[in-house]
Amino acid sequence: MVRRLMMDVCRVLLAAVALFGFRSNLVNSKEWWANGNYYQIYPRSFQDSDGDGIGDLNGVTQKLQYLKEIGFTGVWLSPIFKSPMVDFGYDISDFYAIHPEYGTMEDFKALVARAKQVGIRIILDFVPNHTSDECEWFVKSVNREPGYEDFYVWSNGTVDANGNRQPPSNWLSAFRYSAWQWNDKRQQYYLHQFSIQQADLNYRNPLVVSKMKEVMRYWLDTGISGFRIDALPFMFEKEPYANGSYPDEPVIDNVSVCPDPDDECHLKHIYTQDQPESIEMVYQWRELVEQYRKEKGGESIVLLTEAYTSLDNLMLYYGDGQRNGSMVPFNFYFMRNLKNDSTAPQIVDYIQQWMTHMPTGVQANWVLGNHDNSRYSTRLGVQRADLFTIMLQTLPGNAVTYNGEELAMTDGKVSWKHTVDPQGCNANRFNYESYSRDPCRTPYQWDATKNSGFSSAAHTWLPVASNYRTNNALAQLRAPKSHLQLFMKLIRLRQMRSLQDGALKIKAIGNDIIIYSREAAGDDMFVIVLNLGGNEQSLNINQYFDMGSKAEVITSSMQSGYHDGVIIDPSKYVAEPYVGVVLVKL
Ligand SMILES: *[C@@H]1O[C@H](CO)[C@@H](O)[C@H](O)[C@H]1NC(C)=O
Ligand SMILES: *[C@@H]1O[C@H](CO)[C@@H](O)[C@H](O)[C@H]1NC(C)=O
Ligand SMILES: *[C@@H]1O[C@H](CO)[C@@H](O)[C@H](O)[C@H]1NC(C)=O
Ligand SMILES: *[C@@H]1O[C@H](CO)[C@@H](O)[C@H](O)[C@H]1NC(C)=O
Ligand SMILES: *[C@@H]1O[C@H](CO)[C@@H](O)[C@H](O)[C@H]1NC(C)=O
Ligand SMILES: CC(=O)N[C@H]1CO[C@H](CO)[C@@H](O)[C@@H]1O
Ligand SMILES: [Ca+2]
Ligand SMILES: [Ca+2]
Repeated sequence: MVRRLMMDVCRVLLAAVALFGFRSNLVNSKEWWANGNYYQIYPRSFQDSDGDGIGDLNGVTQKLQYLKEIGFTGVWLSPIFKSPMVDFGYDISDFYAIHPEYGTMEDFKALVARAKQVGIRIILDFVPNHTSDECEWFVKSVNREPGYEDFYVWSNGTVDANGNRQPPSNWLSAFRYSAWQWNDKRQQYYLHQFSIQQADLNYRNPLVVSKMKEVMRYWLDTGISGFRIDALPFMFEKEPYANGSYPDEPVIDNVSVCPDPDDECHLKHIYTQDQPESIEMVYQWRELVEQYRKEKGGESIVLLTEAYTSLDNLMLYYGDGQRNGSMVPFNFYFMRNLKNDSTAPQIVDYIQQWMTHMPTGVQANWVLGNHDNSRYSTRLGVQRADLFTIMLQTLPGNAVTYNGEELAMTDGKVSWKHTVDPQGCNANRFNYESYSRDPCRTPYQWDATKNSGFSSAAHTWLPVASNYRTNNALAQLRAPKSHLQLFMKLIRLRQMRSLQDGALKIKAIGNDIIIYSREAAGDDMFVIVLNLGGNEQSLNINQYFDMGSKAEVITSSMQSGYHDGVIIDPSKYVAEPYVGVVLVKL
């Protein structure tokens, strides 16, 4: 099966390479991570090598060649560390051990070795905000063992007018209800910004800071190429009052936007998120990886950071002018704002906001999905999946791909009975679908065989999405035109100098059309036309970008009538409904 898939990959790649006969030059003088394409693997759902229904490290290792052939620069793995799996690995009980369901340290070493062989970098998820309540550090902290007393955020709480014990503040967990949990043994509350089993570490304790730096160095020693860092806005909280309690957060201005007092959206998170110390910690980690490289040599180490926060804060994650931070602060500004009904002028504005606010000397990045959000094929319409793929891959800088996006995978249907995500389970059988993150985590669709080729088990940990028989990697490699082939072509196109270094000139035409050019001096001019709407429109491209009388269609959405390689007259372009196209001036 693996071999069959590989042969298909090779055939398609040869065809793609042959098509790039035009002038564009390849660029290869940059840092390895620049203009990269980062692939997020959700290991539990990617490939099950031993038939227990759960994806694992050996499964990933088997597929590294496939990912390299598609053209990814690096792969980041959602957490693979030992965990009771309350939040599917984002609740780590041992930062130094591999989770047994995923394999062993030997398996991990084999994965890194194989990645080096095929030439793809491995990036690990670093989850600094919290540990599992089963973590040895937490157990020691509960017992007030020396050195661990203040490892977590503990508080006595308060006593109300009736003499009843109350949490130290009104803070809410991202997964609903109070963010404070009483611990009987220690006779104090601890803070958990996520589930009760995810206790927040106390970053105001220097021992915690140095312990986590030790963890980073440990994994760097295994030969990985960087970290993707989780949930940064939650790192620091406001300091407690001298009496040990904490200030309440105010209720949002317009309560009808989020009336449920147990839902975290009910409060303004002025004390629990986006504290300046959290961003400073990223600068410290950047210094750590720079220092590590100085000591050990080797290539640069990349940091990708996850923060749902304001545009201004996202820019600070890059650096503050004095100190550097993340190379790739995930562009959640783009992901959050871009809605199904966003118009062309709005989307152009989101793109330009990012481009103009970036500090100098850094690269943009574009992301539309991850394991926490409905897939963009589902969210923005499957008929427009290729259009958004074209957009992500042809804007300047780095692109981030969540596994399955290259196949235009859609969300799976997961019944209440099969729901396992804590955010879904904390809701109820009537509204769980608007909370559960299970649908975007269903297994990868490899082929049309049982369980989509993901696993030989009788039951997989989440059900496979029902469309796998027609929508899968193998079928897409064999079809004359497919989402995956479009993706592979785009990822190669990204190597061209105009797409790496060329300026971005972008405009909206009416409410539906986005048009932009990418051109570096002395290299080809590429023009991308995206029709977000359901109506056909005739367009004279030369009115916006001078393409002359002839342009070649490099690639376009699957349903497009313009075939790859045809020559068109740019002054008489017909923008088909929901279609994206990449043109090169001849
Ligand atoms: C703790 O101190 C703060 C600030 O002085 C005060 O507002 C709060 O009411 C006190 N809480 C208790 C339980 O005494
Ligand atoms: C918390 O309670 C303990 C036991 O009653 C007490 O010794 C300690 O001083 C209290 N801490 C604060 C900050 O009030
Ligand atoms: C409050 O939110 C509701 C629901 O989104 C909206 O209909 C209403 O106009 C908002 N009110 C104000 C004053 O913004
Ligand atoms: C930050 O990064 C820039 C661009 O890579 C580099 O020129 C500068 O020296 C770095 N600053 C520090 C403080 O490391
Ligand atoms: C997106 O909007 C279109 C109309 O513009 C609609 O047909 C489609 O159902 C919407 N998709 C989703 C997922 O809301
Ligand atoms: C996108 C992402 O990584 N989200 C994670 C943020 O952190 C919480 C808690 O660790 C996880 O539940 C999310 O999956
Ligand atoms: Ca397995
Ligand atoms: Ca925290």
